[in-house]
Amino acid sequence: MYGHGDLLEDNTGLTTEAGSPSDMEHPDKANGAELAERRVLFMGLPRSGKSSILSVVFENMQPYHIIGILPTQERTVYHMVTGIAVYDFPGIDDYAETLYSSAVDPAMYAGNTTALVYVVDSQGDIQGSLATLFTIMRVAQAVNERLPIHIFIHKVDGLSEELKQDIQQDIQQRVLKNMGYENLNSAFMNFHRTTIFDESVREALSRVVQRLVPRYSSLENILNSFSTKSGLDKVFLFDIGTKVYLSMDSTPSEPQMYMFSCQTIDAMEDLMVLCGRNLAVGMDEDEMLMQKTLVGLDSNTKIFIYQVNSYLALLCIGSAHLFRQMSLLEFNSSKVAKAIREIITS
Ligand SMILES: Nc1nc2c(ncn2[C@@H]2O[C@H](COP(=O)(O)OP(=O)(O)OP(=O)(O)O)[C@@H](O)[C@H]2O)c(=O)[nH]1
Ligand SMILES: [Mg+2]
Repeated sequence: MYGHGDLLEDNTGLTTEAGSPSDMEHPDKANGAELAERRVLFMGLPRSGKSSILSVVFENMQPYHIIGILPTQERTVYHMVTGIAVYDFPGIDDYAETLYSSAVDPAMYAGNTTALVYVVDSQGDIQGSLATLFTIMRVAQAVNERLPIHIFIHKVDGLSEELKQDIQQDIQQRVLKNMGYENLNSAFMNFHRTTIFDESVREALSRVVQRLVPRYSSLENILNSFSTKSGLDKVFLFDIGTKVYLSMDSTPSEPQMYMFSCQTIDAMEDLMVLCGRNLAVGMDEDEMLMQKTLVGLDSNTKIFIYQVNSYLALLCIGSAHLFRQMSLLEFNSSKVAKAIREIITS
């Protein structure tokens, strides 16, 4: 067990990066030093699936209702907790031929607190998609060489495991080889396989936004300390509304953990609605009013959810025997939740 002081020690001496939501609608300020806005850019060929991914995550749209989605005509922004803006761009076939209008010019947006998500339709024109990607990378890296670039190898539903792996390997090799030829920096490249038909889009987006969360390293330190000292297998800090995690402890996570966590949050929300209470919105930030739930995953493992504020929750996975001492875990969770609230509002 640990005390309040132990945790808060981790948080001292860390600076908060600047950033103001009011800057969000002025991408043309992106090259200016004054703009430290956190943003995720979704780019890719038309019909690659950008808007579908964002509708599933931010609007809770059911994947089967997405079929008739219209092409995006102009840049659309979704706002996440902790001031991160996610931009959905209209798909453009050939960026090289487009005289970059301010609406789509990657250079305009590629600031220090930006991540680029490039969506590749794994069942579409991969070659054409990668050609466009290289153009975008050249332009964006000329502005920010350390820009994190996340390739979503999308629409992998309906493909065999073997084919998915082959496609990913092929794309990865082509991208890295070409970056080598062009002398582009490949140190910040990430590849994710996604489909709107499971939790992979949320998990991939979680990995994208983690590094953009203000003071992410202190959040991770807190969760590491909490997990170790409480003997937990895994701890996530979830944005309840989107089920995107903003941080997690650094122990390796098993593939199923995230999926079970999402299902548990869904089940918890359903239960809250049944009980006439709402988990996600309108909660008083007084700790006493925070919701707590313990759910058995199987006979050996349990998931404990502890609400941090009206939009964030700690999700702890551990062996069933740990949860016999609930008062201890609740006490530790309350201290961690308080530390997180202080970090996020400071
Ligand atoms: N099979 C499959 N189809 C998908 C998936 N995601 C999106 N789609 C389909 O892909 C089509 C295009 O999706 P959009 O989300 O409009 O693509 P976009 O990249 O936003 O397109 P633009 O706005 O024109 O640039 C739609 O018919 C979706 O139903 C997926 O994971 N799997
Ligand atoms: Mg779109």
